[in-house]
Amino acid sequence: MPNRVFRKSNPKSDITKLPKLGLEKKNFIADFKHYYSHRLGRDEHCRSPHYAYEALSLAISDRLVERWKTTYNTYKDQDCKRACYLSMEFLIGRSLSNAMLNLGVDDVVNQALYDLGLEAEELLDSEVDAGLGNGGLGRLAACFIDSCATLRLPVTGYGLRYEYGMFTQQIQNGEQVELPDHWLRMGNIWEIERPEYLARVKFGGHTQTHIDEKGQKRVVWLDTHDVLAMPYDTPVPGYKNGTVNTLRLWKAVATEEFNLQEFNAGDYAEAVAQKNTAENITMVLYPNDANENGKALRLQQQYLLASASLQDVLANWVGRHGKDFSKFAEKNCFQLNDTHPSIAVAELMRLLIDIHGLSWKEAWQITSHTMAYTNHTLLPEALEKWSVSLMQTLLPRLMEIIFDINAYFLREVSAHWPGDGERLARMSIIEEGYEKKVRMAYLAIVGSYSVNGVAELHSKLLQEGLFKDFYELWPGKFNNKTNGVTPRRWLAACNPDLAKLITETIGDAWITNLAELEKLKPYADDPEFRQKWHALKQASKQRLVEYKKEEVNANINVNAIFDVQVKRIHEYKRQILNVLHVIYLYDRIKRGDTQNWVARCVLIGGKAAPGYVMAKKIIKLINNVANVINNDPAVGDKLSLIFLPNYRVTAMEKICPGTDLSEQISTAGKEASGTGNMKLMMNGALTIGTLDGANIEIREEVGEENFFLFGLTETEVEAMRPHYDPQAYINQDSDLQSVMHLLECGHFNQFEPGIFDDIIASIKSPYDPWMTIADFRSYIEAQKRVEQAYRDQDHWIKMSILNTAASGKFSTDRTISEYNRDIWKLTPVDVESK
Ligand code: B1H
Repeated sequence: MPNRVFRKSNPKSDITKLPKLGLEKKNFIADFKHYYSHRLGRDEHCRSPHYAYEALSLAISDRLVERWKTTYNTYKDQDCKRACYLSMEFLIGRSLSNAMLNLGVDDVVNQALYDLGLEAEELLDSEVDAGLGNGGLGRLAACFIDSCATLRLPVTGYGLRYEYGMFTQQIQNGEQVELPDHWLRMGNIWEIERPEYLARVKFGGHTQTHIDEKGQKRVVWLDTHDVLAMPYDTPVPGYKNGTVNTLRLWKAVATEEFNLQEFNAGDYAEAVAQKNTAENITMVLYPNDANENGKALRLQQQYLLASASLQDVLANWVGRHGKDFSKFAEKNCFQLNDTHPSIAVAELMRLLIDIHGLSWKEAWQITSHTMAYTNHTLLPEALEKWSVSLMQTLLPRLMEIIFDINAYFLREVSAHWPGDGERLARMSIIEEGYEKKVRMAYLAIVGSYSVNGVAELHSKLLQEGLFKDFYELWPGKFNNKTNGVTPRRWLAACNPDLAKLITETIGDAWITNLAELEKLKPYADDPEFRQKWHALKQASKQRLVEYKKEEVNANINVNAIFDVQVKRIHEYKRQILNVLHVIYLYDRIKRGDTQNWVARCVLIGGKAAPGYVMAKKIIKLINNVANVINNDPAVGDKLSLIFLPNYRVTAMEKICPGTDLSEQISTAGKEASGTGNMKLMMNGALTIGTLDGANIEIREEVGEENFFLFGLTETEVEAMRPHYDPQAYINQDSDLQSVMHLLECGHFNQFEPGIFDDIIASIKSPYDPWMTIADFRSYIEAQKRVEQAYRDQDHWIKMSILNTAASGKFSTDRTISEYNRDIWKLTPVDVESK
């Protein structure tokens, strides 16, 4: 291919010097009409708001694309150091309103829509979520790239373009039913296909060793089944700064020469059908949050991401510097979002040695100075281990390299601890046993110059527990980076009325410097401000009720405490504990113990991994309890329990403004960080929680008097574990006895005998890893303190204001600044002033 399509000598071919697109109302109206009518071929008879959404998005996208090119060229000209964020998940949600906000055209566009006679909300609501992630880990990646662009950092996101994202959850007869999420069905205007950057990824085959002309040992990987990776780029705009970074997602496509043999044998149709095998690789997101997947197809996904992304970066490098890699590590780094892309460690070695001819030592020097690894969980069931035999079949060359890395690494361990065979076995990247396995976390640690956890406690537990040996060997590698969320999406965009009140009060600097929210503190004592804050919260609660009206037929009182637990359904997150409290309240109502009652509306939402039987039963339990309570006339509007179906990014945007109480009730030591806790705090919710993950830091920031703490600490949990006796708690606690009785007598499953037996047995077991019963009493008492606080509305509002005011730490702008200061060391690049 020629380097350039246009002849340089022809000045007319300079398409980079186009006049800038206007940002005024008239420009948007004109472009909207053009796209709606000419490109999309719609007129006033069109009944779907989707095309109005598309027309507006195309107009916005044009403006992003022109800034995108400037950003790209500025980075290129400055030859600056770059970082790549490698992640199997980017949970983006919707793009239009975020793009409008970050471009700084939200007001103008809303006026344009009004003039055009369009309903902005209806139009925005027709955008489907890009649900390319499971939960916190994927959403964190999306918040990170927003902050990188806002901080003017040259960071590219690399991920996979799944044809089917996170499944749609329906509830039928109280049970979760999964429907495929074909999010691309109506097209995706935000992406641009880039066939010119196609990459080729090898699978299978075998290796052959030979000695090259210089007498060096060389390995070739032969007879492979290749797959092509097609990049699709999505613009990532910074907040009003002219920077537009790139999210590059790979789609697997078949090579042109697929199955030539069958093809030539006349089996044309069969051969074409075989295309599917290749294209299946990026067909679907694995819907397991914090759980191992273990399937060959998942390993293929991981390798496709790692290989295509690294080839992309290396091709760019070679294009500029030729085969001189001496400065590669100075100019590039790769942040691994958990172990999922950690095969990249071995793949970078392969590309540098086999393809670019570097020695093992040179390649290792580069690799181990460019890779950085973030751990997101301590749960053993989520720690990835790939069987050696699967790797040998699917990625034979990579398996050889991993063995080499391990041999090199174990020599270092032996030198450090001579004769300590046990430690050698403990630390080996290869786990011995009936089936040999590759410990991906160890590969990531050995191959990286930085290893971080995602909250203070989590990082401490990694160093003291899971990665103790490695911490002893390389203490300087380990660090903490407490998570955050982007305040653009999670306050400015999702809660525009509150954002406006904040801006009127303290100015708008908080949008890019969230610590500014601290200036709200004195206003907590201002009755007029409190009254405004309260009015907005009530309006948000009303909107939340409207949003859920079709799905929810409960008697909701907007003066009730809106008590919210939204997150993946998992035993460690203890939705069951929440339900036990609801049953306790119900029992009190039935017993007539309702003096000074504070009405409560408990909202629970979240998806269960399709194969996680217990999580699915928890959903059924929530729905059955809800059904009994919400239909009992004795309960009335004192208490309601609602399961919010199909929890996703867009749902959270509507939920967090209307939340009073945020439930963060995991067993201490099990939730690495949590990020929903931050979104809810930012929007003025008070937290009831254990000393777990980022809850600890939330409490530190807001002060213990503005946080409802309960439960055992991590140390107490572990100390109690060997002699945990749930029955002893039950024997001592008559409230708990009543709750257990209602569960055990089938009160919530009258026509479905026995369906909750497993749940009951699990919480009554002395081996219950989540020790739910141990925290019951402490939780009930904390909930009583919640009620007491809520009775004094004025005081509650004060605490609500103080929560928002203290949420400054939990901006991903702060998190990313720390990643950059300690790990990436990139220089911010000014694009706008170019
Ligand atoms: C988190 C995961 C995760 N930790 C495996 N681990 C997955 C593991 O598809 N898989 O195989 C998917 C996801 N996700 C979460 O990360 C933690 O549980 C949260 O506490 C944390 O806030 C979040 C972001 O760091």
